[in-house]
Amino acid sequence: MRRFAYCKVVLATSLVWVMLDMFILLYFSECNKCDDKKERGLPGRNDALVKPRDGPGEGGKPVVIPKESQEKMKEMFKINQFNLMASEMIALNRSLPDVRLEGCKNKLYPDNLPRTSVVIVFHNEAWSTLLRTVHSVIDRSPQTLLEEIVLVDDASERDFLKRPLEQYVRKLEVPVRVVRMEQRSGLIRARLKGASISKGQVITFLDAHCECTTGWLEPLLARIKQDKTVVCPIIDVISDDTFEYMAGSDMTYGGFNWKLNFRWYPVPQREMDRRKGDRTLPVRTPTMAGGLFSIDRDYFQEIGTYDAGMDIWGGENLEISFRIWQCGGTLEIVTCSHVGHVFRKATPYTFPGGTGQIINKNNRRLAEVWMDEFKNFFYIISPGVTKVDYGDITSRSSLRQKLQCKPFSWYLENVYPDSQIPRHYYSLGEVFSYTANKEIRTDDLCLDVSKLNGPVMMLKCHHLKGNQLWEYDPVKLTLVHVNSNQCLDKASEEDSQVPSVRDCTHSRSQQWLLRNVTLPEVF
Ligand code: UD2
Ligand code: MN
Repeated sequence: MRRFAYCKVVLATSLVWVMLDMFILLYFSECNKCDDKKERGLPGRNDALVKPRDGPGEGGKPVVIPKESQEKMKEMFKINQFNLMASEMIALNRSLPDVRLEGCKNKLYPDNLPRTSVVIVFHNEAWSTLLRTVHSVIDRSPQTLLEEIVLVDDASERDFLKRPLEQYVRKLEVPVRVVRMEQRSGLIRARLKGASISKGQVITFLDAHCECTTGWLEPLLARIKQDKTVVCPIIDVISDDTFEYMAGSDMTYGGFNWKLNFRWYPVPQREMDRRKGDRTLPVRTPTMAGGLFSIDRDYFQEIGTYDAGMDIWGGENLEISFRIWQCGGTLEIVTCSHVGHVFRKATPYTFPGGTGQIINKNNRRLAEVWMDEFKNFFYIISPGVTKVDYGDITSRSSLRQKLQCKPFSWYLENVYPDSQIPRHYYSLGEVFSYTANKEIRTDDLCLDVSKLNGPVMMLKCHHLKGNQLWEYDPVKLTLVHVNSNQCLDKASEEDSQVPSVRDCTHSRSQQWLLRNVTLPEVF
């Protein structure tokens, strides 16, 4: 039997994937050395809320740790996977720049806006980041619009998050309630609990390491009052290294990649046109990042809150995004609202049962309920996923029925036409697709040739054919790079596992068997 030369493609690009896998491993590796540090992050000297104007981190400036403390800083970093030492130096009520577009600063909002509860879930969060989130909400929200803050402790194992936290929040000028999950439940069920005990007409969810900036709340609530839209602020970046506050762009919006990971992508021209170029108007976004959004309480109920069958972390952000759009709602980024978030490169906490298991389970629930035949696309490129049991989805499927939600193809066509999922292709394998545009492509990367007789590379797809145009000959089994008329060849000069293009010789090293899959008609 002829060997699947398709595997050569797999081999040749395995380097890229090994690197990606390492990144994912790193991202989800647990902090093993943290146990002895559990009590770190206790209320520190900055709790007094009296601060010099030029104190560390004021105005959103980066914190510089002196050389002699850098060893300790590195040790502390592992506890929360951000620079805890820097965070502890910064006042809990530090000042931040006003990063809004000029056109946002003098917008007027009606004064009978709905009030919001702010729900913040956390597991083993640091004191300084959690309380800085709370203070920034209180200090930068009009009191009349803030019903309460609900802190949901997802079974943290830190003593300072028990009584000390309760005592601390009692003296704040806004009602702050602390509720506890009996056992580790994950952010999805923790948010459901927070939402169920909250009272405001609007529920605003925040991660436990955020900072709200001036004027963040009014535009969110105003938009909800206007329409039953689900709204997200622009998520600014608080550096995990220095806690520097960096404005996020109003020119990116939410999408997802082939593996169903949330990703930021540039706002397409059609969305700029729809807003007639006014960047202060809300951007319709295909997906939300997940952590920061406001939603009308009744509407949250009506569209089925969250999938409580999802565990710990992941998947719920795309699930609620698909659901909102497919079931007749709208999801927007309100560009006049800015909230910062500490983005981490790795997760500090455990995923009981295994990271992969949990994320794959959540993603399967997402795919099975909402993606129709497109779930096959996901399963073909991530075959391992299908081994994971996803539990019972009957109640979610009947929710979809009851709400008469539109098909996923409608979502791709009307909400996310710029999605990375190629709508038409000739071949699809675990690693690559050979698309109807004759690209050899994985996600948003395409096989590209920049040099005759040289190695090939994966570069961002430009969809302009050119150096990314490949003609497959199913008889000779060659992949001809049209521009140079050279053939994709397994052999490479430096023997570096990277294939190259060479004059076509029809040797075995130039034969590639693309796997054919039977695809549903929509493809
Ligand atoms: C992003 C979202 C996050 C969530 C996640 C996918 C932003 C800024 N963040 O990841 O909100 O949608 O994608 O699920 O959009 N937590 C618990 N229990 C757990 C695990 C986490 O309470 O078992 C808390 C955690 O302390 C934090 C929040 O959930 O406050 C989000 O977790 P994260 O910060 O690790 O997620 P992130 O920002 O990487
Ligand atoms: Mn987060």
